[in-house]
Amino acid sequence: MNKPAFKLAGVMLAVASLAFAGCGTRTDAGAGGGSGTKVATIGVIAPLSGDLSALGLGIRNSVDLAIQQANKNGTIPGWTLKLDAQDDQATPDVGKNAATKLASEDTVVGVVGTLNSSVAQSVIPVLNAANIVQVSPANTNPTLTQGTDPANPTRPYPNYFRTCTTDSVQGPFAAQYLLGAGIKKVATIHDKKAYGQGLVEAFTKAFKDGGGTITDAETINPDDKDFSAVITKVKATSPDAVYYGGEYPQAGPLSKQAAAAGLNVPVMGGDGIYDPKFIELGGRDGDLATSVGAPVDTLESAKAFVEAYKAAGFSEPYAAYGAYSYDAANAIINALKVSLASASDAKSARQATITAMADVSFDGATGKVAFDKFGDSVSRVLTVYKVDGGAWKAEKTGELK
Ligand code: ABU
Repeated sequence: MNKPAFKLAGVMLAVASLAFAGCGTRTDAGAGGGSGTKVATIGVIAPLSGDLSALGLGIRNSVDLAIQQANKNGTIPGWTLKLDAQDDQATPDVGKNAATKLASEDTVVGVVGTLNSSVAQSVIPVLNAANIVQVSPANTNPTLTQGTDPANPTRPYPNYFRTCTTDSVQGPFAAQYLLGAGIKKVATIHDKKAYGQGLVEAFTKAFKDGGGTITDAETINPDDKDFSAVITKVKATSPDAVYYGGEYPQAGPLSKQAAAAGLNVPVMGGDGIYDPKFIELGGRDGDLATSVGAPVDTLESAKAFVEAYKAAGFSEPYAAYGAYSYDAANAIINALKVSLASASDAKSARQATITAMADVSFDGATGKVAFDKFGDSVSRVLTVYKVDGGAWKAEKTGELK
């Protein structure tokens, strides 16, 4: 090319770039998109730092994997997907700020998260007001999808879906397991947060209905480290087990301190304690947890996810919610296949993405991924795990009878 022709080509390129920028659609330049593609962003809101980051980082990485695969496979022609992961520090106010930030970004069309039901209570209304679909892999509090009156379930927010089951299934599943194991007297403790309190309420009702006795019902504060006062009260009622509603940063030390005080009975909790960190922090052989779904490492449907996660070289394990997060991201991607097909820009496709989610149905890593009229997962599978030889071992997988 001679010099004048070269100059002319440069000017034409600059004019073309400006024209694209004027359209308000981000293209590949500096946005991570492939050549000539438009950008749509999937956000993550989860604890990426602090006590619960073992779970939050597994969520982020698994969404990252789903996005990388979709881009590599050209799943949504003409579009490149981006990840924007925000740290909620497991705190409602921080989560709300993260949601506000994501909602202000024009390319954001969906969010995977949160981990904590208490954080979801702050995040969902913000994303709903911006018509951004949200899919949680981990929130198990039933009120998020069914409202506060179980006798008259009403969906509070149309933008909210989840791939995990709920505590109205998880609590009774734990109660049935303990009663079946001959444990008839249980003391309960919860951390007063949405998840912990709701889980204990669901457990208590089912345990009593099944003929069990609650010997004592105690609470702690979410940041407590010394549980001696509560353990003294619980011990005086001679339970066969302690059922704890909360997460592993408190449950591990609680189990250790209970044993040290002579309360040598199993501590059982829900998915919030199902992590190796529970054992590192003091969880003992014989302690129990329920968690959502079947054990991922035994699921034929999760084999490809597990191998791809390993191959991607993430520094952190996928943890309890990795496969559910991967399925949550792929649920959004499936909806985007519909909503972005004729969209000129990501923001204008937000409402259509929420609408398309209702019809999403596919075979995911965890099994069938689809949602009922409340936005709840159609899958209700749970597993009981027991600490055995210093590691979690699966005891029983099934659906609530
Ligand atoms: N589902 C267990 C931990 C997360 C929550 O607050 O629901």
